[in-house]
Amino acid sequence: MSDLILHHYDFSNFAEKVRLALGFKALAWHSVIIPPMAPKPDLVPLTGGYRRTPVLQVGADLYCDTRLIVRELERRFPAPTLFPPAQSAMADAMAYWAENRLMRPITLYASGMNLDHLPSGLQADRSVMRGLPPPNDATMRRAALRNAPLVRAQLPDVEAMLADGREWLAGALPCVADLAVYHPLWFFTARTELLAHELAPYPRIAAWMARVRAFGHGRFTAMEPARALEVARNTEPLAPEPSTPWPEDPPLGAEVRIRADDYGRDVVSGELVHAGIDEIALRRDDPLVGTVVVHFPRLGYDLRAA
Ligand SMILES: N[C@@H](CCC(=O)N[C@@H](CS)C(=O)NCC(=O)O)C(=O)O
Repeated sequence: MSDLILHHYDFSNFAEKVRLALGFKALAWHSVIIPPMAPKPDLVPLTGGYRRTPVLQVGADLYCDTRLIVRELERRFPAPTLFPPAQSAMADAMAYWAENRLMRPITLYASGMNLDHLPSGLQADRSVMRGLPPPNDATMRRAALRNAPLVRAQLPDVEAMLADGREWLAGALPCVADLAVYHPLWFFTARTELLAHELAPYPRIAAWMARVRAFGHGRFTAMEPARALEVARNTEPLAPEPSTPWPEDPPLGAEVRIRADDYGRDVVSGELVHAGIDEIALRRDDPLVGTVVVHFPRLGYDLRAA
């Protein structure tokens, strides 16, 4: 079975990026809802320890991180493209800005203003994930106030990107940059009306967000987590794409460890089976799901010999 299975939860903004990519490409997929915080007992047997959201599963292949997930969707379903050649490099730079420099203050501002509606334990979980002490409500409110100006310093940039009347951020065509800038702004106002006034002065942002929202989420059906584990157990991973590691990489076949270089730095261990320009993958055996291959982008991940 090589259906697309997305492991995600509703308020994950990085998951919203992938749901919109699935919608843009008019794809059918299965939706497995995972807990928004650790432990994730039905996800970790698949990924070998990676706990961030979302994860794309296709049979016994697991794709971690939205940078890689959208590229994998593009590889399997090239039309309509999310990577128009003339726009892709610029889109990459915009995505990096949006998902780091713009996203973090938005998270801190929106979460600190929405304390009454956060699932209990969420902030403590996020702090552990970042190696920080759990904050109390007062600390979170102060962080929200410190970050509001950092959000306001950047929203005019998004409006300015659209100032020449263009419909899409990186050029004539919609592309992955639109998804990457959209999802932090979606997060900003998805869970609280309290912050809607911050976006109100920006009509071009509003019109562009409506265009992106119109991609929809494709056609999806719910899947039980146990079924996703069964799919992996009953499927062989794809033969890895041929690759030639850099001289500095561990050789193919070596035991390696891969982990995120920013937060949620849980180690995933296994045998290196692919080391491409911007993708690395390891094979691992798990008592619950058998042999799986777990794929990561290069950028944002640390690869080293075990
Ligand atoms: N670089 C990652 C970031 C993913 C990320 O930070 N996702 C958030 C949810 S929006 C997360 O994992 N939070 C902790 C969790 O879900 O356990 C990606 O592009 O997929």
